[in-house]
Amino acid sequence: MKKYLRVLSTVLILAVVASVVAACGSSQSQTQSQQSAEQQTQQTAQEPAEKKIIKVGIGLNEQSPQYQGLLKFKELVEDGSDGRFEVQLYANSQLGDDTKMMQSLRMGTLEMTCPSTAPIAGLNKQFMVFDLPFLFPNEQVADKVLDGPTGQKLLDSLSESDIKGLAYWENGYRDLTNSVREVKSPADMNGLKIRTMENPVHLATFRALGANPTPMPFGELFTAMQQKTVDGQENPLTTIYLQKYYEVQKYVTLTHHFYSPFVFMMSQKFWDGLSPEDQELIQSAAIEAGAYERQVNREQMAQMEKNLADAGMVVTKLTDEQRQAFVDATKDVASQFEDEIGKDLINEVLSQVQQ
Ligand code: KDG
Repeated sequence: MKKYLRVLSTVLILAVVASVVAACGSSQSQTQSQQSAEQQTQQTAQEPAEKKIIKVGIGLNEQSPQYQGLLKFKELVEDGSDGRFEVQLYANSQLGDDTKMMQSLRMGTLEMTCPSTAPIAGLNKQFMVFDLPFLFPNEQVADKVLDGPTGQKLLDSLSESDIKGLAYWENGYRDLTNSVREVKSPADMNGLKIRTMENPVHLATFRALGANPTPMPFGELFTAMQQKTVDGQENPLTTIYLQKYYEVQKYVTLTHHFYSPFVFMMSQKFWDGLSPEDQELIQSAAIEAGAYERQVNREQMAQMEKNLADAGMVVTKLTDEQRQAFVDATKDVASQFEDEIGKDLINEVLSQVQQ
């Protein structure tokens, strides 16, 4: 019996010791897990919040004034947010053409892009008003109308397409190139296959000039000219030079037939997820970078006639009479689009141009 009691007491002592050890262990592990949780909290508090990435896609290359404007935007947003945002730039149609990139904004898979107004017509026909031939007599009038109430109204209308329109930047006056003949009059354009942007006003304008227009995404243009799929194209002189179109085009005529604005835009989904303070930061940076881009574009444009002549192109400057023949040949284009653009909007813009 005594032996039984000794064994029982030993077992009881061992059980008590084991439970004390277990209790210490669990409290130790509780302490450890509490400590690690505290360390985590402290570490997290020390670590910056995860950066928000803003991807921006364009069609032009890294030498373009448009890309210089994006670098300015990147600097303003990253510095202005103390690094909470990281702006990633993708040039050369890496993320698709203008239409594809705008679709990506609508789906929320891309944050920003900066197309010409022309392809925006596929989303909002009112934007065709800014692509009417010979609309703006100079950049100052263009800035006044685009940065005024009518321009803002059209930017705001992009919300119907799940896009936040932020600011107008500048692509610039568009001039004609071709590989067939010197062009001094609409008659010289007869039958030329000219690539245009994907916009009904552009197609109607080049038909009115006697050409054979072919709409095509920007990224396919150089190859099309190289393979003679098209005879020519039209773009601002800076684009003609920086994209090396002089390698596949002989003639450039300074028609200045369209003034092409860019629209710097953001995915509405991404915009809606921003705080009011960050929305203000993005909006002000888009406007400031746009003013800078316009300045760089105009400075660079001044060099381009010489650059293209030095590159071997025949640069044709039109007399006032010669240019008037192009204006006269396209004067009925606007009336063809009164229903799609809206007659009131056309007249609103024309009245501001003439003020
Ligand atoms: O980055 C802008 C380009 O995608 C495009 O808009 C340039 O003017 C242009 C064109 O002819 O397509």
